[in-house]
Amino acid sequence: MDSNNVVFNKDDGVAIITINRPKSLNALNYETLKELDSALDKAEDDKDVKVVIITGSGEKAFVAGADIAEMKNMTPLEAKKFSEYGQSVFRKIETLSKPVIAAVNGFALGGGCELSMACDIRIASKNAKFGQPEVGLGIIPGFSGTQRLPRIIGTSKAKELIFTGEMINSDEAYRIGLISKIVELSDLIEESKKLAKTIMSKSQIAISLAKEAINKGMETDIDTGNTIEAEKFSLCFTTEDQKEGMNAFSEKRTPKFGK
Ligand code: CO8
Repeated sequence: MDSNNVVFNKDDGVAIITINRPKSLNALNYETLKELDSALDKAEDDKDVKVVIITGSGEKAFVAGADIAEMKNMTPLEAKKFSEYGQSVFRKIETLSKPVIAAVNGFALGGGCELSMACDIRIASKNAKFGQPEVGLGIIPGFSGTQRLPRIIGTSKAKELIFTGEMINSDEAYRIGLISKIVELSDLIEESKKLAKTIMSKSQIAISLAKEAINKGMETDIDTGNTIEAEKFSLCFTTEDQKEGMNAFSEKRTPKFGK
């Protein structure tokens, strides 16, 4: 699928989804969200895809937000529908059975910061800038930024960022735990693929169950979270990967998962 605003590439088990509207700094209009939605379905359905990387085209922006020109004259009902649609697409990323890495290559503002936060792991280039500038436009984050930012970095810093609308650089994003790695822009995709390869060398079923346990656990109390973990842990013991992983350990060899 090579659509206009979202490009889907596959490379050795890794799907690379690129938001491709460089003239608008990859701003998310409705059409782009729809194409992203389809690209995610494609990544989920393709058995060869083990890990997904989401990035932006060009050297300036990951995604500079939802498309302000498109939002400008929306009615409250249209705004609600747009917000709910964006939330559902980003939720699809979060609940994808495969790990998703955000390779943040520049501005990640508003909907762009929200897109990165729906991904499992965020790696950013040195020039990346993060922020939720919505209050400067007379609106609030609408693609789950008010929900995910405090869950990731805590309420005090999240409120500071959302109330001031200020941008932070990648060093600050790393310091507050919004991203897990900073790399040179020229190395961003290679470093993301390297991480993807390391993840792919492990049991994909186990990773998928771990993702579900972490995500569901973050949405509930610890006792319920522990119940979820024990269920997923037990499920691992119904898989070939568990047998292979433990046999390989006993036999002092590298496991071959996904047989
Ligand atoms: N939407 C539409 N177009 C954009 C956007 C955007 N978010 N960001 C940049 N562009 C366009 C500019 O209009 C410009 O187009 P043109 O060349 O035709 O004038 C082009 O991209 C290049 O941008 P700049 O000339 O502004 O580039 P600079 O290097 O001077 O500045 C910035 C870069 C700082 C990133 C600047 O472009 C900027 O501030 N952009 C807007 C950032 C922003 O406010 N983002 C948040 C948007 S709101 C949002 O995301 C809410 C999400 C939830 C929505 C819920 C639905 C109701």
